[in-house]
Amino acid sequence: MATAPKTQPETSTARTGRPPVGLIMGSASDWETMQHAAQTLDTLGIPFEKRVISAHRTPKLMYEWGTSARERGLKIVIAGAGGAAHLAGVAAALTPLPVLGVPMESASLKGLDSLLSMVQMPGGVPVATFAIGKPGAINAALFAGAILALGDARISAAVDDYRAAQAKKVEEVRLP
Ligand code: RP5
Repeated sequence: MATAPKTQPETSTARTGRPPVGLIMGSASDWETMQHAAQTLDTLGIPFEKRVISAHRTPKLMYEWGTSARERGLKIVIAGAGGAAHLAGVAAALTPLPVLGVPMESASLKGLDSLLSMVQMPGGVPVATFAIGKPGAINAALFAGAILALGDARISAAVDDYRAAQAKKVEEVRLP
């Protein structure tokens, strides 16, 4: 178990009692992939709120959620969407919080459509875009953990533990 640096503050989440991560996705069909982000956040002990919001099908809800994200205590948004994947970009337009985008692997174009529509943001409205599908979902959660770890000793220790466990698993592999 990694020891948390003493100079870092106690967990900010514990202080506020509000989840720091907002996990959103464009459709319930995205959950199969985005559950990996949720599981990874759970592993790191990071509370999050999760919900389906569609930039296209529920634009009013998108607006309300995005414009209230910061005042509700969120610090980071993870947005998964596929096809004409505008969820992350619209979220980034509505909140100054860091937005991490996960492109879904779409049936027709294998996620290249999702990736390009998410990553090609105009200058001034950034979305940090991750790999297509499950690896992207896991890495978005780990990246959220890395950001939060900068100001949270407990999460910092959890990120260190995750890395150590991952390395141990590879080191212990014995090929037939
Ligand atoms: C996007 O359209 C969603 O993010 C999803 O990946 C894709 C298909 O949605 P469904 O038709 O399965 O609801 O908005």
